[in-house]
Amino acid sequence: MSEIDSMTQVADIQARALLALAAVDDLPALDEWRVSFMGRRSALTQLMRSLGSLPAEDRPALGAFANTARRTLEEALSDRRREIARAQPEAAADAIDVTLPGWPTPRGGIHPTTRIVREICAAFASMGFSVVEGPEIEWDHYNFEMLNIPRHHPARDMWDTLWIDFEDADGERPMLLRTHTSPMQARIMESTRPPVRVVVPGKCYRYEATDPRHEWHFYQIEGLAVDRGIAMTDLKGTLYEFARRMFGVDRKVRFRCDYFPFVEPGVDMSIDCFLCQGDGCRVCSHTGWIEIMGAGMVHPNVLEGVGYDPNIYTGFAFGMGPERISMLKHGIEDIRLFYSNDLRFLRQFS
Ligand code: FA5
Repeated sequence: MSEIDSMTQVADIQARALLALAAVDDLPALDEWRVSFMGRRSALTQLMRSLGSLPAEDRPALGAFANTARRTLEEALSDRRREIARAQPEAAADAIDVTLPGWPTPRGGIHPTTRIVREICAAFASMGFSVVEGPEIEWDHYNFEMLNIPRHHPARDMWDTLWIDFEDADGERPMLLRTHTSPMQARIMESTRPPVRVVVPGKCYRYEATDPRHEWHFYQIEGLAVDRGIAMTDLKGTLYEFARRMFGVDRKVRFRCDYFPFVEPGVDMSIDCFLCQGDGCRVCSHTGWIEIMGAGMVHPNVLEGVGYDPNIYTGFAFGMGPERISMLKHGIEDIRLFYSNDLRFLRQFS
């Protein structure tokens, strides 16, 4: 039989079944209808079984067509069952054995990354920050140039980049998978006037070998606050308060100089190890401190680039890895567990 013949046959079975269903008006007759049009010996089931003997190129189209017909009949059957139950409630009650145990409804859980991202954003939201998101495919312009990292600058080596295979008229590749959420600093400032106070959660990508602390795709949460008179003390106070909310009120924090081209001065922030209380253990590599983010005062070149006058406005920015924070909070030893879909790991967070 050809594909067209088979399709005609399916359409014919469906039409006949729907016509017969319209005449069914009680539950026993409905069951008979089900057996004759959808049961094991029904024409539709037989036809679906015979699909295997068709030429391979005809199978997908006819299979999809027959499946759609079957779904149509299943829906029509349950609609009709509801109509009959409404018209004859006593008959329907007899047909349901209320003593049978119910089916458990499988419940999903919130992914640990989503959970920690929400927790971090909520901590900043309660300090007056709004939450915004941005594109994962980004222009070189925002990922690097606007952040004071010109083409061929060695600082680009700090971010191993996955480039999009697309060249512009000059033979340059202008698009990439964002290596950090910092490009949103420039995007936000370009489109708003100060005061700015935002956090930006989102996925980032790096051309990196994976290991227990590195994934090639991971999340970051960026923060940016710009206004008149913002100083390093605001940065320290805000991030200290964040650390207390996430890791407990007794936390101590430490800021040390670090280099990021888009901030000046740049710092890294650590908290005292909450496992050993700073005495030194495996989690803090026996230093007593755990680094949790990079931060700094927004570089005047970045402010100028987006049209803000650095003589009037100042600001601070920070960027952290939420998976790493979740690892610290929950004692997770390998970041790759977050994205390997092992339900034994994920269920622990449900
Ligand atoms: C940055 O990406 C800067 N944009 C952060 C920043 C923002 C500094 C604003 C100053 C001002 P860094 O490369 O250190 O910095 O990454 C920040 C955080 O992202 C790290 O502390 C880490 O938690 C996380 N991270 C970086 N690379 C990976 C990776 N391969 N896997 C998992 N997490 C990572």
